[in-house]
Order: sequence, then C-alpha cells, then structure tokens
Amino acid sequence: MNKVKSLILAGMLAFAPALAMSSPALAQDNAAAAAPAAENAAAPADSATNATEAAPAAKVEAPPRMKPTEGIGMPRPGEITLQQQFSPNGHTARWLHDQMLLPIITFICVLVLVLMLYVMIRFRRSANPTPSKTSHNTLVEVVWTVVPVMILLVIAVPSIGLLADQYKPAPKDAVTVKVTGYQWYWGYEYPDNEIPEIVSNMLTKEQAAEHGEPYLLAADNRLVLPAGRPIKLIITGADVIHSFAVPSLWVKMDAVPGRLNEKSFTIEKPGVYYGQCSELCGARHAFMPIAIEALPPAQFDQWVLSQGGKPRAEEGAATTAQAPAPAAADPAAKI
Ligand SMILES: [Cu+2]
Repeated sequence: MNKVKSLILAGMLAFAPALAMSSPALAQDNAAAAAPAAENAAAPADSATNATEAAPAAKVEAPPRMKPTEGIGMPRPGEITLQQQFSPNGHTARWLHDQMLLPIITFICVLVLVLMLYVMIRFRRSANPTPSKTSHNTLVEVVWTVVPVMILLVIAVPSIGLLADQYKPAPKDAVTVKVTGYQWYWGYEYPDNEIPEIVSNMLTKEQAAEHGEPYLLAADNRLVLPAGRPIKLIITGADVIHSFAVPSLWVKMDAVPGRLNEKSFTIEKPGVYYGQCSELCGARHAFMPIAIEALPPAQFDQWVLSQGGKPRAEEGAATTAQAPAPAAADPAAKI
C-alpha cells in the first residue's frame, strides 16, 4: 500500500521516473541529506530538502545520524594500549594483552636486566680475578627449560581459545553484510535485506568538522549494523587487497579479490565505531576510512525500511518481544 501511495505522490511531484528507476539509491540520498539537516536544524538544507519533504509521507524515515562519543570507537591522543572494546572477543583480547602478556613480558625483561647487571658488577674482572670454570648445573638447566615451557602453556590456553572464537562461524540468524574494498572506498551490500550496495567515501576536512566527526575516520555513508545481534561480514576486494579493520570491535580481515572472507562478531552497545583500511592498497590508502553505526535493533529495522529493504522476519520478531522471541521465531526462519 505504502509503495502505491509513494508512487502516486512521487508522480505528482514529477519525480516518478527517478523513483521508479532507482528508489533505493534515492532513499540513500535522502538519508544522507536528512542526517545533516537533523544535526543542525538551524541551517536549512538546500535542494535536497525538497526530496526529504516528499519522502516521509510515503517512506520510512532513516533514524537521525548518530553522533560519535569522543574517545569511544576511535583512538585517543597519547593512547598506548588497545582501544576500549565493544565486542566479547575484544574484551578477551584486551584482557589477554593487558592482564597477561604485558605483565609476563615486563617481568621477564626486568628479571633478565637484573641478572645481567648483577653479573656485570659482581663478576667483573677486578672483583673476580679468577673466574669459576663450572660448565654444567643440572638443576639450573632443568629450571630454565621447564619454567619457559610452563609460561608458554599458561599463555596458550586463553590464546588458542580466543583464536578459535575469532573464527567461529556466525549463527544462522546473523545479519549479513557483503563488504567490498575498492580503490579507494568501501561498498556495503545487505543481501538478506535486499539492500543494494551502498558506497562509503571519506568526508572532507570541512565536512567532518561540520558534523563534529574525526577527520580521516568519518565517512559519508556509514556501515549501519544492529547492536546486540550477531553480525556476519562477507569481505572481498574488487581490485587489490584491502583490509577491513575496526580496532574497538576487534575486527580485522583482509579483503582479497576473488575470495570471500568471513568475519562474525557482536557489537555490545549502540554507537559509532571507526576503523581504517589496514592493507597498503595504493595512493589513497589512508583515505578510505570505515565508520560503523550500531543502532538499537528496532532502529536498525527502521533504517532497513528507509533504504527500501526488508527487515528479515525473525529480526522483526526479535525487536517486538525481547528475550523469548528468537526461539519462537526460529520456525519462521525455515520458510
Ligand atoms: Cu588500503
């Protein structure tokens, strides 16, 4: 019904040909135009506003463009450790790095330094003119073999567990997005939601400042994903090897031409998370950022509709009723 209405309305506005030809593309433009307009209501958008005025009557409006939180989902000045994490694997990884590897490395470095200083001072030629000729000591040799093995074993347990988790296949109800790396921008396609590829380019310095976003990380069309639902990215490259990397979500996967790489993860909190291409891919490698906008599930469905896409049946059910819904919606998934 809505579509019929929209066509009539659009026809009256003499937009009919454009709408019929490329309605998803137009919706995308609308979303992009609506976002800045919502952000600074004082500054009226120009010609694009006409399109957005026509749209709400017929189409679902995209949720307003989310503002990033300073220091969240982006690097902070002077930061030396990993970024704050927003996915389960990210927490494990950061714990492994900060609580386990770093203390062990520090302890070993300090121990070796102290031993060397002791040897250099205590056994220098003037203090120890006739050196010992001892060449073997069974106890010491056993200790310095067994202790490192034990340390490696202790590290191996959480490390291999994390490695396995990182390659765990996504569950069936995961939201699937095909990510394509191009020289030098990203394309995001939602095959299950029937949303064709959305192209994402970097914002200029002026545009980024206008939107209150970090330059070199902000993008015009973000990769919109639901928070709290499992996500499956199918990652590929169109020309050369790129790498899709978002540090705060513990996501990094090469985008290789002719190959489909898979990455699954869950975003714990709604927010804006930034990343960059992390494989040297040519002249403008530094200018193809990744911006992920994680929306609450209901808003994500709204966004899918605003793009002319279809929220999947089980996703819709999950948003209306929280906890028991996924189990109840399972039979629907088989249809
Ligand atoms: Cu690159």
